Amino acid sequence: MLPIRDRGFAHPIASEITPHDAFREGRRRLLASAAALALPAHAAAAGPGKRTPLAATRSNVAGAVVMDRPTSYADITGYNNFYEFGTDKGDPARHAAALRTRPWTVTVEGEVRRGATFDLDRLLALAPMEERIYRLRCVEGWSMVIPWIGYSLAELVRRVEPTGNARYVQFVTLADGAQMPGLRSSVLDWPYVEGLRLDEAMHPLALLAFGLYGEVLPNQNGAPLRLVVPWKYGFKSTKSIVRIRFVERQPPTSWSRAAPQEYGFYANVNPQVDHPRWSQADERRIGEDGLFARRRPTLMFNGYAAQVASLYAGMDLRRAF
Ligand SMILES: Nc1nc2c(c(=O)[nH]1)N[C@H]1C(S)=C(S)[C@@H](COP(=O)(O)O)O[C@H]1N2
Ligand SMILES: [Mo]
Repeated sequence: MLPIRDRGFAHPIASEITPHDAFREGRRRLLASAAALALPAHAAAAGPGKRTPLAATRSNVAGAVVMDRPTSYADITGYNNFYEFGTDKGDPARHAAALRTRPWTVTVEGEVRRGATFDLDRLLALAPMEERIYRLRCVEGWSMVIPWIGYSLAELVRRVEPTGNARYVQFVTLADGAQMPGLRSSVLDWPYVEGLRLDEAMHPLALLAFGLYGEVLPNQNGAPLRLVVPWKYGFKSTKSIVRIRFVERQPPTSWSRAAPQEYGFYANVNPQVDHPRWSQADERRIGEDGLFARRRPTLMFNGYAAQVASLYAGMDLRRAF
């Protein structure tokens, strides 16, 4: 059996990306963002409604605001991975407008004393909204810099009071075939699931995000709430969460289920451990286009080593990839 069920939908193989493909892709993206700009402002964001402001104050969590120039709104909202809406980078922007993000609830269950089903409004009011500017590094070899709005996942974790048995946290995305055309493909098992160790989930940089660029999250970026774990590859950052489960054993995750030798549970950004089919040593910053654009070196833990390296003290990160 192939490690990935449908290679046509898999993350690309680096050696297959020719300069010509890179040029074509750049041009396609240019055209796509030009098309987005030509639309009225509200049409560029998904969702039946308009772009809605979301107030926040600058975070003072250590490492929460990187100095890199943020990627453009058009790229952040037009070049996405959200396989529930299709595997092409433009599919989420095209198809996620149909996603109904209200009413919306998140059920928190498992090894917690205060499990509950939270309404979105309760989650929005749970803790002060902070703006955080994080790097996001996709395992495919590209990166962005995104001004998120949200609060530390730890705020929610503390309120539900994990029991002594809670060692991991699983995150579950909505799986509604009526709203998500990508579910017709078996590229991944649905619902999309991801997980963190409890201490990772409690790290102040692990963000529950509700917005970006001063506004409510566009649907294609994981509305109405998503996880953002900046020191891990993008695929850990579960979108459109409906369920958070505290468990004793390491939970299955969608990507490692699809291709266990390629995607591990930890998925920490690590330039020294290549994906079996392509290098992780450097990256293309989205927006820095053109054949001669320089690739940037990928940093250990995506540049967040000072904040998170201690979580992995004593672990062999080649084995726990
Ligand atoms: N539910 C769900 N969450 C997901 C994905 C997905 O396909 N489905 N893709 C992941 C991957 S591979 C990346 S790189 C990021 C992309 O986030 P962005 O599109 O908001 O930049 O979302 C992650 N979260
Ligand atoms: Mo990704």
